[in-house]
Amino acid sequence: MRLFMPTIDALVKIPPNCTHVNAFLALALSDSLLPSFQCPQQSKLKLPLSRVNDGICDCCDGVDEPEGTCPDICEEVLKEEREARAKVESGFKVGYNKRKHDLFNFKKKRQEKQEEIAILEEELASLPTDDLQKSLDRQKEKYAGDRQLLAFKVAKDLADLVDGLKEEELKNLIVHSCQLAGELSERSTTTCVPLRLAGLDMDMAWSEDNYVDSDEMVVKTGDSSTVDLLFDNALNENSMKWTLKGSRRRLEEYYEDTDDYDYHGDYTDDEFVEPYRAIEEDSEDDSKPPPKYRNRGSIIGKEKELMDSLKGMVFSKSRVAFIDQSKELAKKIDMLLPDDDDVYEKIEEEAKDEAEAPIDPVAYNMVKSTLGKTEDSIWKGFNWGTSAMLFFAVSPATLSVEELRGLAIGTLLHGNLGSVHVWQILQSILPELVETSFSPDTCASPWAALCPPKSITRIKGKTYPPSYLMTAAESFCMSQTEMAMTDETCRATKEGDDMTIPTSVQDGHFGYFAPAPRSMTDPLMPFFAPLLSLVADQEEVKSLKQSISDIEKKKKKIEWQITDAWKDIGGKEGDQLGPSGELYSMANECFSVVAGKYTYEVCLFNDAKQKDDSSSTKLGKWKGMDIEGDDGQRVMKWEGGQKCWNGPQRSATVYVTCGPETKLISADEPDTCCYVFEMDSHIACDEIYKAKLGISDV
Ligand code: MAN
Repeated sequence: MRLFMPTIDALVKIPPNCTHVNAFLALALSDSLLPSFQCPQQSKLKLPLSRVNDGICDCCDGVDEPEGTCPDICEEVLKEEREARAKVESGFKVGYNKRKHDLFNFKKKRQEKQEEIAILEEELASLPTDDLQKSLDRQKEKYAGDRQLLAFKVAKDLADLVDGLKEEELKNLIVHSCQLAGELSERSTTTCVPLRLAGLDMDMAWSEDNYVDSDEMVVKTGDSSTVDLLFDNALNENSMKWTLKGSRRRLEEYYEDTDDYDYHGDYTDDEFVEPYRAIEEDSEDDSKPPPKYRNRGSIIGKEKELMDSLKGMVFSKSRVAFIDQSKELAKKIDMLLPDDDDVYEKIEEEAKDEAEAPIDPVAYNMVKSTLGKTEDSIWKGFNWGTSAMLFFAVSPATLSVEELRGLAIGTLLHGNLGSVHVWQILQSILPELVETSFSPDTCASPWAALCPPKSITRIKGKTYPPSYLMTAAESFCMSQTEMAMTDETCRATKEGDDMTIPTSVQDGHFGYFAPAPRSMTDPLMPFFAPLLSLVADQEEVKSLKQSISDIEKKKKKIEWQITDAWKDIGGKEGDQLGPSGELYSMANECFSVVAGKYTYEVCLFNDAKQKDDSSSTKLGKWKGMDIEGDDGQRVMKWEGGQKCWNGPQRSATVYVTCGPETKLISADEPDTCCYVFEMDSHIACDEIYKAKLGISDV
């Protein structure tokens, strides 16, 4: 390894972490300022005064010592110097021409590439994405506009269904419509989807987050995101979206067996939903620790309060009764179906005594499962109803009666509800009708008290509900009175120990009738039909989207090509390949040198490494090349390498000097983990170097 003595200029550039080298620099600087003695025949040999008259012959002609002390060996010494200079000069000439050639090539390449780039840019500008996007946006807006117009028309045509209702009654109609829709729906969400879809049809959307922070839900209207949501839903019915940000579900989940609260804010509405029911049931069970909720207690508190009030409403009466009694029944069945043969024998004996048939576990399990499914759907109804209540409780009071009417009708439409549902809800929310409502404790049909349907006057001169609803209710009443309650159903409605276990479950058990979806012949159908049958032009949208995505891909490809092309020629400014592009010929090349047990490898525009037989240590990432100082010293740098034990991150610095070939000629580590290299390269054979050598002609 050649001894490396950095020049003062080079040392100034060494990173501040390399303290040893800096100490050396201070020494070198102080030396250079001392008075010196110039050997007359050797222009580069300047001696500190301490070396004059010290008995050692330094100058070739011996003039640094008293006359007669030293022989004149200038002939020989200057010959070596001349030869060395001749070598340097010839090396310079080769390097200079090589550099010139490289720069010429680079200039040519830059011109060519710039022409290529201009063509690519033209091609890019000619791609019609904007037009296609605009026409897709037009489609979206048209579809959303059509929906909103039709929703308005439906609400207008059905005005007599809701215009007799007061604000609170409208809200209750929506809450119970959500409840029924929840019982009907296959969706596993906890938010009232039909209400949200009704909102979208009226250009209204609300997100879950807002009220979490502020206790107030912000309803957005006129937001382009409602248009997007509507349009997406039109194209993709199975994965509908209805919330502005698609971030949180409505009800909180809780973690039963972990203390970790690791909510990352990335759930969507329907993920990991724990129905509210679980909260209810667990809180009744003292043996389990109380459930742990995410830290948004106020909402949980509010929801619990709202759900309790929903459960206390007349419409929920038969539902609460069903849940209570079905739980009782399930307990009884569980007692009869233990995993224990002895008990079976006992039961069989008892059955013999009473001359009854032994129990049938399959049938009882079926009963349990049917009851469970019904309970699930009732709970979903409670969740959806609560969701609507929460919406009213925390949304700002800007919902007008007009908007509530629209939302009520839209909820019926999207909830797949029909005239009889509306009639049933009205029985439970209108004070004129409510006293005679459901009575699940008797054996009479719960509808008996309501049939035949009664009408009232809400708006002067107009009977309410409107006639088509009355007709539907009348025919419902007829069918109900024909369908007498079975003995079993009747007996099942009685609470307590004498509750008989049925062998099958029919609708109407414990007074609860599961809602059926709106039929095609429902009187509301003709009103809803135009909105229900409005579809987006799938084919056209599909082909538009396809073209946009094809063009986007093409655009990206061209953009990459342009970026790559600029990179090839040193960026737009042309300054990333060294001054005048001198690194162009060797961009991405690597050079290595062996020093001690290590092989050092530096790669331009890439990493510098220190390798031995078993390992490779990164010395740094390419930082660039600067020309430092007046003598045009080229310095390449790699920084941010592997951290040195108890020291800085490794770094590498290459000092480039003119030479015919590009090669690393030395490596040193003057300070721990600061690596310094010398490189010969034609890139440094420039005009400054030429002037420094004093060469006039090449
Ligand atoms: C390794 C090598 C050396 C360096 C030490 C520092 O042995 O990278 O060059 O000086 O680590 O601990």
